[in-house]
Amino acid sequence: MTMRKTRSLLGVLAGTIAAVALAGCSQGAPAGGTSASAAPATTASTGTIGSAAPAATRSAPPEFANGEVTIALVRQLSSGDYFEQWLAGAQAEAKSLNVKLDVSSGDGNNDKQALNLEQAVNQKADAIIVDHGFADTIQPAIKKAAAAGIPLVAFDVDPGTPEAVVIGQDDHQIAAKALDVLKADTGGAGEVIYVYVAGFAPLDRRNETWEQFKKDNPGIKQVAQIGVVNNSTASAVADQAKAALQANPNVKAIFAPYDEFAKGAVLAIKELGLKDKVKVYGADISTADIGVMAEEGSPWVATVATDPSNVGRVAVRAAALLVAKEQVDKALNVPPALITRQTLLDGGIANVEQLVAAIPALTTPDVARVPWAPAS
Ligand code: SR1
Repeated sequence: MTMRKTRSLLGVLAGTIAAVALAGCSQGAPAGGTSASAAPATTASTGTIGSAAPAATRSAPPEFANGEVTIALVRQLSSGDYFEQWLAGAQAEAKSLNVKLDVSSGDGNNDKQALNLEQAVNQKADAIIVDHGFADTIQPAIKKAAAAGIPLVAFDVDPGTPEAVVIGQDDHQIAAKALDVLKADTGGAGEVIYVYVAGFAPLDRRNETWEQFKKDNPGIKQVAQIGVVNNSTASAVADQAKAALQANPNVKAIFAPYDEFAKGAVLAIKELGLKDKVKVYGADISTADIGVMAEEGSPWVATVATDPSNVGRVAVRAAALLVAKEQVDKALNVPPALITRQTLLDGGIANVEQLVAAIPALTTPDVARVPWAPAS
């Protein structure tokens, strides 16, 4: 593994030659070979739409052309649709940029995540992306990385240092847009079950919006709060939701702003035969989620989401820009979109590729654009 080493004169020379060769033969091709993102834009539903991705505006820096850059991705969680899609996007972008992506996960163990981060610092990664994490456990390790001068990107975690570039999905909007639909459907009155686990930065921000929403809408009564995050979140939440629904027979809605929560809520509603009575307002999207939302009579009527693979791509691009000492905004926002069950049905949308084709704003090529790579 080659990390933050002093580049040898030979390496720089080779890089320069490679970069010139790349620039000369293929303006849009990324360093290090072919990539899916160099191909013309396509949609799953319509096939090729003809326009090539915007070309690179200059050649790759030598360390990228030579494949010498390692970015460590230090994750708190890895199971579930959201995290799997996010990783797939990050890996695709790393491949496109000719970067080695070293992935570790705490698998929900915060101490393990902190150790993984310390290891990335000791191994002198060229940049580190911290994906989720609890402030208490992860901030001390983030501070060590900052002190070592390693460029940092933080997603869905408060890094506790101004050095890091912070990526967010606008969690207040995620909650607010879902709650707008809940309010319209319920007329602003009724009993609601809320799914939440404190400590996860995105869920805490969504919770702030929920707390304000309850104050602004006194007709909405939270009758139960449930929630668990583990390796089988959906089934654990389903068990809790069943108990909460049985104890509260007048519930009209479940606010479940994480797709594993929403899937659990749907399972419980279906098992209790309450599909016509109780609706689910969620967050996030995946092809599996689209399948659940589009099912006959599905109670999951709205979700608010980014394309997680796009967010993973943005994180890797931001880290790459930092390695290259390019200008990067300290706060990067990947805005979410409201997706209703009706939109999916009306558009015949069956997977994330079709969704992104229908809502192009879910792709954000200008967020952390890398000037030596084609847009992805
Ligand atoms: C346990 S935190 C889960 C959330 O992280 C990401 O922000 C996703 O949107 C998901 O809802």
